[in-house]
Amino acid sequence: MIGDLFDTIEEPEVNIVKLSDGTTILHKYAYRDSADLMQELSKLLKISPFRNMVTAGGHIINVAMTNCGNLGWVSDRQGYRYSPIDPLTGTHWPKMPLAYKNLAILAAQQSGFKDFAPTVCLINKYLPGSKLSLHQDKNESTFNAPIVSVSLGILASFLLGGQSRSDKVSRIALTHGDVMVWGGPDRLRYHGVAPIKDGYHPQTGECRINLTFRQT
Ligand code: MD6
Ligand code: FE
Repeated sequence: MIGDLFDTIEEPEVNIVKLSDGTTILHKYAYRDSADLMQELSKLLKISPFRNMVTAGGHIINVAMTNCGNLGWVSDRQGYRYSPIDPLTGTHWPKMPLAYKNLAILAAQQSGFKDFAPTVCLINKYLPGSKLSLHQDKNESTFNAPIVSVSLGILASFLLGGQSRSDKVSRIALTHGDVMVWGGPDRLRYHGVAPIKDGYHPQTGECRINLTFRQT
């Protein structure tokens, strides 16, 4: 009975849902580690801060980005690619924190991908109004490894399409601590993020942070 008095910090339960052969959503899988993940983020932002990259066409990407790991995803007038050097600082990206790597490997294992060894963690910051158009992730050197995507902060409506652009798109609500994994037959599924609505989360403020782990 006394125990109930102190049972006020509720931790939501992890719920793992297999959406298809290659796609899994791990609701609240990163919830427990989220404060650690955010603390590591503030450290690595001191080395490689968020910035708005441009596309080959000269458009400014409205999602602010940075990376950690051996390689980072970059976009400029030459197009998209992976680079070991942060073009903003001229030096290596910050090391991928162990807490990041372990979380991504465990989430991949839980989703049936046992050999995932992430080399890149792309970090995105979405402000209200930011969106990511439907696309495939195909700049990686191998499609054998899955994509692991960790959502932190305010709500996002994730757009999950199929193998071709014209396939039906479903919307998945992603909240703080949710993890999505897609790989195997679903590795090249179209996906995106609908325009983010206003919101507030105590750990991130008025934004959504997304950590996307890849192997390349
Ligand atoms: C997300 N991000 O933010 C998913 N893909 O939930 C992506 O799918 C993504 O942010 C390729 C390049 C940058 C990205
Ligand atoms: Fe993507």
